[in-house]
Amino acid sequence: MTQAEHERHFNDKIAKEIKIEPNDWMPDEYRQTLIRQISQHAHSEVVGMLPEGNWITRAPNLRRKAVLLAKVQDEAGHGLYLYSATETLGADREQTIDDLHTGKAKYSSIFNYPALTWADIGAIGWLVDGAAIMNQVALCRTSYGPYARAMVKICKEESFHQRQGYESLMKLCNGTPQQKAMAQDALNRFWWPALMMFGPNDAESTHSEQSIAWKIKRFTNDELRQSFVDATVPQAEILGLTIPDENLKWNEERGHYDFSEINWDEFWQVVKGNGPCNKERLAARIKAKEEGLWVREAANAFAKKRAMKKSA
Ligand code: FAQ
Repeated sequence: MTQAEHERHFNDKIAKEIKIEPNDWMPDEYRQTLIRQISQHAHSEVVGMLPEGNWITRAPNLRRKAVLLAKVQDEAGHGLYLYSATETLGADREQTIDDLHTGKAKYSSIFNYPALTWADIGAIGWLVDGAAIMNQVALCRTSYGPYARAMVKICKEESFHQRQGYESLMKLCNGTPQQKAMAQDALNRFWWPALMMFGPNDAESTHSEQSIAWKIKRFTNDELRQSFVDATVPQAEILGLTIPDENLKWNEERGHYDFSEINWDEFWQVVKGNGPCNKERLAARIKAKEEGLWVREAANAFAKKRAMKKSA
């Protein structure tokens, strides 16, 4: 097939909602966009284990500890599916991880904020997993087959994560005044960073137009952010918590909540590496890689020995 025929065939599949699979022809920019987005998504899952992992030893009881352990393990699993999805596009996993460690690849801004209290763990489940699901349910219909299929399983788990966070906050909100205040404080600190997870405004989003044309993204950053606000405000009301935005108001005409402008300066500072925990997060990942070297070496040596035995 000529290049033009390949392109026609590819565009035809996208138009007909036929998934693009690893061995199919695809434009190089489509491949690179997917490697960028999926690897950054994988890094986010893995770095996202750090703020919550920090609370496993301090969970208030055995049930909460077991749930948190399971959740953090799920995030590791999500990272693994997603790194595998980048490999189906020809990316080298080691290189992908090195790109994170050298600061070349991004990960979600949200994980550069600290989890200061137990209520933050509830807020991460409710808001961070809630925002992640809003984005990822749409990605279940993304045009690249392995990414779409990974998202189906990931969304099922994220939905459990969201509910456990909400349930944990519900308990605090129905507890003592101090516990309720702790929940309100967590909402105050996590609300705006959660809205930032959806990325820059559509006018500032460099990749959205092309990614929507290729059906990698099915909704724009602003559309998903709006859906998240609309879904989350009634949940805050049930908890009896106040969203920290004095301009938050139902707009009858639009059929959506209006809300204040995000502090974009803060967003870009965090994305550029200057958030409260950026340095700490990267240092933790680099340390984990260095300290795990002997495990990888031992596994490789064992695999080699087994292969030699088999061939003998
Ligand atoms: N943080 O042109 P756009 C989770 C960058 S998973 C940092 O709009 P795009 C689970 C963007 O990369 C959370 N950087 O980009 C969990 C680009 O820079 P580049 C992660 C951001 O790709 C829960 C530049 O800005 N989810 O939470 C951010 O079309 C609890 C211009 O932006 C995903 O990754 C940001 N927030 O749209 C785990 C979902 N936003 O690459 C543990 C998949 C934008 O050119 C505990 N990703 N940037 O250097 C996506 O859907 C998209 O990539 C967006 C951004 C929507 C994030």
